[in-house]
Amino acid sequence: MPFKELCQAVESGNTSEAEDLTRKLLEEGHDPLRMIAVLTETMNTRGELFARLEIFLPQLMLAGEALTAVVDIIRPKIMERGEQGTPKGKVVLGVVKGDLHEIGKNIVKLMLETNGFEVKDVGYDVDSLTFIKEAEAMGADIIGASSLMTTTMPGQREIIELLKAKGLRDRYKVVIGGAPTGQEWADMIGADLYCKDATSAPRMMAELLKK
Ligand code: B12
Repeated sequence: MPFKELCQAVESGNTSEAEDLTRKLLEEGHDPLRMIAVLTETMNTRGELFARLEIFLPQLMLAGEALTAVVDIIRPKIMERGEQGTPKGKVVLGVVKGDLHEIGKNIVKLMLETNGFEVKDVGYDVDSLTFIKEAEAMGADIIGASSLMTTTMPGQREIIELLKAKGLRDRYKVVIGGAPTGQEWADMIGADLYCKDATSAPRMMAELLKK
């Protein structure tokens, strides 16, 4: 597996080694999207070890930092393939209240922007009302909400409930994502779309806007 060493470097939080390996793999012509997909799996495994108390928060933090550094190196490569022209849609994108996990959201932003969407990144730990205010200000088509914890998933539901309360539910498509979420949760809260990963997000969101 060509990415084994890279995964190990990210897992152990060895940022400089992860950066060197990323550059080497890109020079060898490996697909940056494949690298992100494999590293996402690696992080899921890290999360499981953390849950079983086999690793601890500092190790998780180092792995997170290493992954962020890798994505920074990969970003220009993905952007080279980017599309120009009229935006396919406008998206307000953020991580819900109480949740600081931003790596996935940042990758989604990258994928959307390089596939012709205009994105307003509202950051992490974002209040539900802020998502809506930003969508109003931008004239957005889509509100994209990321949640990485079961404890913060209700934030996604709250955005939808607030839109309904304000009579704005029909104005925006609500798209959700993040490791603990899924189609079942999307159906339960009445989201318009669930995307499993950042690679599929641009195509699925473009299709959603055609409906
Ligand atoms: C890295 C990490 C951290 C880093 C985050 C660094 C950062 N700057 O983001 C640090 C160390 C800071 C951290 C902190 C904590 N973490 Co943490 N963390 C993780 C870990 C291992 C990986 C997350 C990640 O970056 N994955 C890689 C990215 C690329 O994948 P992704 O986020 O899933 O995103 C992809 C898709 O889901 C999708 N996507 C994501 N969002 C969206 C949104 C839209 C709109 C769309 C379309 C798609 C989409 O696209 C992305 C790319 O394909 C997860 C484990 C896991 N299974 O996710 C735990 C995990 C999420 N953390 C957990 C916990 C408990 C914590 C802490 C509470 C620990 C503590 N005791 O302090 C704190 C919480 C802080 C807070 N309030 O948020 C738990 C949550 C458990 C739960 N209740 O559900 C997990 C699941 C680990 C575990 N199994 O116990 N964490």
